[in-house]
Amino acid sequence: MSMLHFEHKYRVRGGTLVGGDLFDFWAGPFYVGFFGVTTIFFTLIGTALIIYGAAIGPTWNVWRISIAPPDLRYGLGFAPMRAGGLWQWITFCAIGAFVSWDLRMVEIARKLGMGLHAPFAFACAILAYVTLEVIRPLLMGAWGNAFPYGIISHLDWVSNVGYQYLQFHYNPAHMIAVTFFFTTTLILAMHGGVILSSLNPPPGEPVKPGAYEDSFFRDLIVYSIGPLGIHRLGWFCAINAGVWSAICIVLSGPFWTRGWPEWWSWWLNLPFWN
Ligand code: 07D
Ligand code: 07D
Repeated sequence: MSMLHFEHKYRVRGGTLVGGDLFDFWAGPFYVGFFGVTTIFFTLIGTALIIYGAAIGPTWNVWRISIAPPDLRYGLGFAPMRAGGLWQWITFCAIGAFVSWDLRMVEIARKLGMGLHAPFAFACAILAYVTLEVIRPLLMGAWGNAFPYGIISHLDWVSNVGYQYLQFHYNPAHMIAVTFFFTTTLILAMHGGVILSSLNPPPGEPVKPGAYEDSFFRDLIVYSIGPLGIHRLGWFCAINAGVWSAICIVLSGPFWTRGWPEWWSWWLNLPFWN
């Protein structure tokens, strides 16, 4: 069945979470829905605020544009527009847009009778973002602990916050997150490689079915996780990468204020070394 036929067949009413039939239609290939409308609403306002922030700022150099959160002295209060208020409204719009996008994914999945694995995965990325911009600043008592909106300035924030804890690599949750990120790319490379090498042969050669992919990995490493299993594993590793990232940063400040190397002194203090 060609893609267009398939779309025609499955473009059915229902599955919406909010709004009933009101926004239950497509604009060209895009499903709209209530959350499509809210995504566009928050994105337009948020982007307009970023452009306004750039206009009143010192530079139009796209790498150097930066919209900073309020100074620490504003605590968790509202700040004047030019002193962090813009950042607060942009953050509000960003969360509105990300959550709307995720709920739109949920509606599309429901329409198609599919599972919610993809929206769940994106929710984990949103969790990492909300942890950085809302949960951690709330726990630390000031919006000023959040990262600024700028291509280079947000890198400066990561570096500065890293060095506040002396050596961020010693953060055990950061270690777990990094390991999951690396594992995700490794298994995607292995999976992509084996699929391309069997399903996309040079002209004139036959396409190899799944048994070849399984045999390849059994010959190589004794075990093949199988066609469903590799997607489970990829999903699991990617989600853990995001969730352990959120854990590693929420620990830093609210729950651990010293250098991360010092955290490991529990190891040196184990009684049996004496
Ligand atoms: C490939 C999907 C497409 C998405 C893209 C990003 C914007 C921002 C904003 C003009 C994989 C589109 C970018 C809409 C435009 C303005 C003001 C996803 C793909 C292409 N970062 N970060 C980047 C964001 C944080 C870090 C690049 C966003 C945390 C490091 C891009 C967020 C920390 C490095 C970017 C966010 C952190 C980057 C490429 C939100 C820890 C780099 C991103 C909303 C997570 C790399 C100059 C990419 C770079 C980079 C966007 C948060 C660290 C500008 C939207 C605070 C160390 N980040 N980032 O491909 O080259 O993602 O920076 O949380 O080295 Mg970042
Ligand atoms: C937050 C992005 C969410 C994005 C969303 C969507 C749009 C739309 C539109 C394209 C989480 C946005 C969408 C805007 C775009 C269009 C059309 C993802 C987010 C919702 N670190 N470190 C991490 C490594 C060091 C430090 C995470 C490695 C140093 C701090 C990850 C190294 C020091 C923080 C990671 C390394 C340091 C981190 C980031 C190596 C600095 C964080 C991934 C090899 C001196 C951050 C939650 C992530 C974190 C984080 C990896 C080094 C500090 C595990 C591999 C030693 C302060 N580091 N790091 O979180 O945990 O993605 O954030 O050296 O805050 Mg680190």
